[in-house]
Amino acid sequence: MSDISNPLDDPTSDPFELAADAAADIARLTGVDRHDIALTLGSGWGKAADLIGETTATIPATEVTGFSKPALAGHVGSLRSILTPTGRRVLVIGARTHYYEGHGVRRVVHSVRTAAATGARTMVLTNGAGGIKAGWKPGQPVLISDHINLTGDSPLEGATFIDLTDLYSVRLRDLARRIDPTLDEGVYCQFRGPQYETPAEVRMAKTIGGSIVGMSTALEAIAARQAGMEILGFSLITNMAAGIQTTPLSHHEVIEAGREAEPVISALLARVIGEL
Ligand code: 8IG
Repeated sequence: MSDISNPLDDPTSDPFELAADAAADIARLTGVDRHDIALTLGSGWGKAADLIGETTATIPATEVTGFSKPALAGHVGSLRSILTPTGRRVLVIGARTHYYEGHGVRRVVHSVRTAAATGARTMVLTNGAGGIKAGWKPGQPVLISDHINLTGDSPLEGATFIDLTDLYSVRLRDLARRIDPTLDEGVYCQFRGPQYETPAEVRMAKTIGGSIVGMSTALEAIAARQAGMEILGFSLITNMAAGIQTTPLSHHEVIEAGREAEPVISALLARVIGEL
């Protein structure tokens, strides 16, 4: 599984030095020295980049230290630098590495650490996910209020004790709700994947306080907090979780729900970014 050409896989390497190298690559390739905001686009959120502002540079992720090609078709392997109408620089990460790819958590959080090294103080994390909460419908965006990390892993190495109270910024959630007062919120449970949950696992997630199930974001949010960033998280509910919906889950269904919701949630996200 391991890609020996990725320097993050060398156990003697320093992931923060490699993030600084990656940020230098981004500055050189985009011509933008510092970014203010970073945005990771998950399934269904891809169109948002076009609405945020003027794309001043698009670079293949493979040109940037430590980034690897995405495992899935439909996940775009590029980085974009966008200039908003208010003059802010947004780094759009269309190249998330998922934990289930098996490259280890350093590779999963490298984009977040790189974003921090470019100067970004705000990290906006988006994903497609399964919904547990009664009344939610596929195609609905929700705010992430907190998470439960069920991967059994962490991006933190050694005795690095980091406070996660208010991990998903109350200030930024309030800001998002001023733009769309109908936004509900929920606790995101990150499962390892890549298989979807069993109905029993979804009942467990619900019992322990979860309302969203997914395969990303929690590990990234921890790394973003370690880097001192303010975090905003959005899930697009593309399907109700296994056992909540009675029909089997399919990747195709998830992509379809994302495609249908894309214009609406992209406009919402662009408005939120405009207010950050
Ligand atoms: I899209 O139902 C999407 N991603 N774990 N469960 C998990 N991840 C998901 C799901 C889901 N839907």
